Amino acid sequence: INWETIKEFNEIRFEYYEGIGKITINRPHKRNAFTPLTVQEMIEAMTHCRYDDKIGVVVLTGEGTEAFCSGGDQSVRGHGGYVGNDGVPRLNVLDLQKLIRSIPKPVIAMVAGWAIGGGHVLHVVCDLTIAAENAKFGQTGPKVGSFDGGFGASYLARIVGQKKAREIWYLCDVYDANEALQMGLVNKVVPTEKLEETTVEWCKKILEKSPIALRMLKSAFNAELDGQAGIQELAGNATLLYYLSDEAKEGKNAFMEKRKPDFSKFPKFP
Ligand code: 2NE
Repeated sequence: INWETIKEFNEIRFEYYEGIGKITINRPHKRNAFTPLTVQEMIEAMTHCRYDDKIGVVVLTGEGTEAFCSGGDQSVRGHGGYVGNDGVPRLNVLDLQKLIRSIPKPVIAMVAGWAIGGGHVLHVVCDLTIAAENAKFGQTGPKVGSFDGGFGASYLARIVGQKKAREIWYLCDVYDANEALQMGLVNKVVPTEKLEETTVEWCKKILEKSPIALRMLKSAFNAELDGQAGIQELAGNATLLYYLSDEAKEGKNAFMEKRKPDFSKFPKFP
């Protein structure tokens, strides 16, 4: 597959191929652990994907086959968070999680090797996960003095159930790709050498579908779980559709033309 670079970054690669934006964490020497800079770059790339009309689906992955992501880089974890070049401790991966959930395009985690700790949460918040046979999943927080009580706990529990989610966090065990498939944590398991090919096939199937239908569905899935913020997303999409209608345009046009709006011709559906 002929990926073309969208923009050069320091700790990620950001590429494009036929409607797909691919974000690759590029720190294989650390099993693709993220620093504040990695996350900042992923946020920039994900935001680009949101605004780029050519991109209909996003793939999130890690460089190589050893790891998708091993979570926060423990060597830069300081007092109160992960410390970047500016010396400020942060947990900016939480902003990235929210962005993955709210970008109105499907995001697919393409997982080979370890998806562990905060790296596991990243695949959890993606819309879909395609796993290589060598993929390994788990949380390590209680072992390394951390936890993710946000999507990492509650959304994980929505996916695998309360008992299993508690087991995952309390025991910090590792689960292989087939165990992950059985508990509904991943969508498909494929031979490692077929991972990218299969992911691109899934992307192509998605790209054939109606973008507004996909957008509405993503926000509808979120709305059930995300409270007011979820309803806001779904309602924003309803507003988008309404703005496209002649009825909404009549309201705006009447204001601009300084006349009374005439909504009488629009049906009052039962
Ligand atoms: C990922 C895992 C299981 C891989 O094991 P293995 O045996 O395949 O590789 P190895 O030798 O452990 O790792 C290779 C190199 O990568 C570094 C290692 O220290 C090692 O470096 P060298 O010895 O070669 O110099 N490395 C791997 N993961 C790292 C990390 N997260 N930070 C810094 N360096 C890392 C094994 O390496 C592992 O268990 N890694 C740690 C996983 C972990 O606990 N992650 C943090 C969880 S907390 C978190 O991510 C988080 C959160 O809970 C809440 C909010 C935000 C983040």
